Amino acid sequence: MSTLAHWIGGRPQPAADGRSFEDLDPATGSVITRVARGGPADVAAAVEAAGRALAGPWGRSGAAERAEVLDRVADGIQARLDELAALESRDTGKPVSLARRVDIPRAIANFRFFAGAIRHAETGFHPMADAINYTLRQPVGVVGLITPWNLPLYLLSWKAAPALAAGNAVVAKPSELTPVSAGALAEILAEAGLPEGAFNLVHGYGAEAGQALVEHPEVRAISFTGGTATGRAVAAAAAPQFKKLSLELGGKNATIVFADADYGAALEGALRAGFANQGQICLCGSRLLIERPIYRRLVDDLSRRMRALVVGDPRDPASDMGSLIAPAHREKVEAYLRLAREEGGQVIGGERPELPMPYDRGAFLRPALITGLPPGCRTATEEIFGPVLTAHPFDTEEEALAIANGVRYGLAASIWTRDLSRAHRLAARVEAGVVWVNTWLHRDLRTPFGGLKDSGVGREGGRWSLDFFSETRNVCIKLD
Ligand code: TXE
Repeated sequence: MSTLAHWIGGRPQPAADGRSFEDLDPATGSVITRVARGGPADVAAAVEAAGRALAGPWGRSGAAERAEVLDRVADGIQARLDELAALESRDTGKPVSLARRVDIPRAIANFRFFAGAIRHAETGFHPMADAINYTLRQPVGVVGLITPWNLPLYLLSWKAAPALAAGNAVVAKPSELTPVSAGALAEILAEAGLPEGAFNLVHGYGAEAGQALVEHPEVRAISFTGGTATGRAVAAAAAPQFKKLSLELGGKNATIVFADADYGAALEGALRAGFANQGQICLCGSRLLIERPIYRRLVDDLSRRMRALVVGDPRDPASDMGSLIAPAHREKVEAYLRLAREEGGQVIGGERPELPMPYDRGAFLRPALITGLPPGCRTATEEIFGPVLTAHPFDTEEEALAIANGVRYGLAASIWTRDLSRAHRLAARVEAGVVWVNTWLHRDLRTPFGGLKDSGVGREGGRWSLDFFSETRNVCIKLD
């Protein structure tokens, strides 16, 4: 069996100590490939290669030149769209149709967008009566990117594109559960003419490769997306070295539906927000708050729509939902369904589907809707990160807001109403970094993205990404 190598200094490299681990297809349990298991020595080699790239032509490159490379990367991903969608689906268990429609096109869009963004980037100029100030924007240096398993290529490209656009050299550590598309991206970057060492990839476990990357003194910034507990560990390790940090963490997002909403659109929106990517998106609306007059009707219609969702073979275009990321993750989700029953809730759905071989060994789970629980209970406040929705009735706007804000997370919210004043009022008061009104997961790459409270620190997207991946400095020149 082949081994997926690290990518260091422009070429594949085995682990320094020769170790590797298995990468599994969660839909069948079969082994996809073995993967190099990185540790401090591999990270050190990658950081050194990145440093060499910064000392060479990449470090002296201009924005126009980097933008051209990024555009060619977008072309390269586009040319391999079907192949990458198949790889991503196999590695994550998500429907290939979803990878083809969302993950890979968004990776292309990320490179395309940041090529444009850096072409159009401007810096500040602050004249005084007796002096001028101008702002220098320079790369941070070697930056570490740590990404999760739910949207592997999409989230890696979301960080790599602005990091490279701003002229940094990257060391990326993809999730150990989904390393394959990152390996393909490294090849595409090289084919696009990115100089050796400007993008390096170290595979491996978080506690080994990830930790080593965060602790490496020459890595000047860490952009991390993952669980809140991991984010806390990353922040603790990075803080003593005063590294720049961007943390995109978990969520327990509210979908708030008022009785005056466009009912059909709200139903479809709640369904999609609850179960897209098997509910494994940090932005998923896992708490459904429904104004009481339409509570019963929406819960019934949602249950009907959930039952009609096809859960099965990710390769089959008819499948709406594939497998969860791993059997252990399915067990975690099922433990929450048990907890919901113990807490006194009613669980609709949430069974393991009966599937033919080889999918009978996969981590599939039917979508679940939980009713009858108070909004403060564990099931309704902890991130489950699976196809599980809790539904809660409310009577007033204030009550909806109190429920929505009554969790430690503050990533996203979607509000469904035809009352424009109410939408603006609530949008300003709901504690979420991203608020949608009458839509969900509608993204413009120019807008700030990130969470409040336990959902993270910092913003990415558009100029916020370029700011994060740049050091801005002021130069003041005294005039005669
Ligand atoms: O994520 P981890 P896991 C949530 C979700 C999920 C939970 C755990 O609730 O159930 O997090 O998932 C690397 N130093 N989200 O365990 O561990 C790790 O190797 C440095 C939310 O898969 O946070 C991987 O590359 N790095 C989420 C990355 O961190 C470390 C997406 C994320 O893994 C590390 C995924 C360490 N000490 C899960 N430990 C979202 N917000 O989108 C691990 N890593």
